[in-house]
Amino acid sequence: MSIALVISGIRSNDWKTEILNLLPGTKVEIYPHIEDFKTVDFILAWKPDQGYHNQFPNLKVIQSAGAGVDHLYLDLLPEQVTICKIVDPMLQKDMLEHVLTCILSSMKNFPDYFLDKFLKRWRPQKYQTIEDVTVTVLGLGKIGSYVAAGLVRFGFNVRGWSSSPKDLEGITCFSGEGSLYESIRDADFIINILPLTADTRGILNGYFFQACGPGTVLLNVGRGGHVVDRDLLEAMDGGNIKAAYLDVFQHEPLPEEHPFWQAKNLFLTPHVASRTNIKSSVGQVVENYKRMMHNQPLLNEVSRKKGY
Ligand code: OXD
Repeated sequence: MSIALVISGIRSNDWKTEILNLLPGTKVEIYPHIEDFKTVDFILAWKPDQGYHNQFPNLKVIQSAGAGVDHLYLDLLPEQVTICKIVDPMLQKDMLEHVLTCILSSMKNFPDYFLDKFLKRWRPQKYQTIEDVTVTVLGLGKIGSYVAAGLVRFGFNVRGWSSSPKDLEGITCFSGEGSLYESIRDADFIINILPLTADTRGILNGYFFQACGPGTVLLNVGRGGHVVDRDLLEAMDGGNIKAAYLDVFQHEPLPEEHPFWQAKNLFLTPHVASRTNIKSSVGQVVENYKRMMHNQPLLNEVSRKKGY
């Protein structure tokens, strides 16, 4: 029995150290340096290459190193493999921090004033306070509902939309495809925190943008695959979307030739809205490894049918 870390990026060594702190003596290897692929039954994965799992004939569990699982190629995984995701209060708190930073900066016109300073231009813009502002949160899972509740605490008017019905204090909740456009009508800010599934891919498209605004600000902290990029640029040209704060993209890193780099009022961050905190998440990874060894139900299992 052993653990393989199939993690793109630079954090494999940190994961390995933290896992070994809690499970000393366990074999933890960093892909592709695996001594014997047959002994691996547990993978911790982040954005692995397609087909990665085929090399591990005795795999029992794939644990995402983040909240999302769309990067794991769920449809291709053998039925007997259990898939889990990270659920961590730190991910929720960090997401709220990111979202608040974008909303407050936008509603207080900081991007304009930043530019004006360079141009020595004294130009007061529309004055807004939190009570004037309506925010719609798309996706009311663990992170989305935490963000929505946080915005309520700050005094925003908050609406939420999810695929299945939710009843959350202080939030006007909408559910189901039929009420999506109603949930965003006249919203000042729309925050996308949906999981990426076959049903939500391309949900932020031309029809969606027609139902917005004019003058809506879009925050995408879900996945790049939710957005039809060309439709967003058109909606920004047409004024329905006044500004967009994008943290996630169809292809990451965002290719140099992508028009988003040049688009005015489109602010980019490099998928950093809420990064898994290894120290606070490692406990559930280790717990799942132990549970797997004792054939017990795992924490934060993913429904393949729902895709999250
Ligand atoms: C995640 C992410 O899924 O960082 O955790 O996008």
